[in-house]
Amino acid sequence: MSRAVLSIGSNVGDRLATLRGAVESFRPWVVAVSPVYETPPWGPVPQDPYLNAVLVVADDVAEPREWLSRAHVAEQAAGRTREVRWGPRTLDVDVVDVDGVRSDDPDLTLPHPRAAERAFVLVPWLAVEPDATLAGRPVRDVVDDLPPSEIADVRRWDDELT
Ligand code: PH2
Ligand code: MG
Ligand code: MG
Repeated sequence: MSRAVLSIGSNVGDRLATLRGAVESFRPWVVAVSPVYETPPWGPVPQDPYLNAVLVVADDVAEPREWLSRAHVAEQAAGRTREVRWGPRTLDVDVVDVDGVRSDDPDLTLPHPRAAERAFVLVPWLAVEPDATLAGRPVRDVVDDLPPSEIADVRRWDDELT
């Protein structure tokens, strides 16, 4: 059994519909779906706010890379094109963690190398998995190390994905 934590995000088009489509793409494997949050754009590119959420998924797949290829399938289904790094996107699906595995494979570094800096990943993740760990550390401790304003800026959205 392989269990993965996925971060999903959208800031182009009908963001909520896109995230719901992403949940449908993973439907056979979904274990938990976090609430939706509106989050300020992270990174160097000025752009519109995102809607973000986290999915926990599980399957008998042998390889973490299978989750990455399923992420790409979901992104393609949402009409995603490859664009500017950290720029706006219809749908982004990032593999955050797979069974606590550590890997420096450049195509799928695990856990996600920037997850610890991203309140838009950690806050939704904690909402569905309060005892989660990231690289062996409790996620709640990782969140406590972020600037409080970044946590406050991750705002719970009323609509749900399921
Ligand atoms: N994704 C990015 C770049 N910046 N900012 C937020 N808040 N949420 C995202 O999902 C996000 C981002 C590109 O993957
Ligand atoms: Mg991303
Ligand atoms: Mg991505």
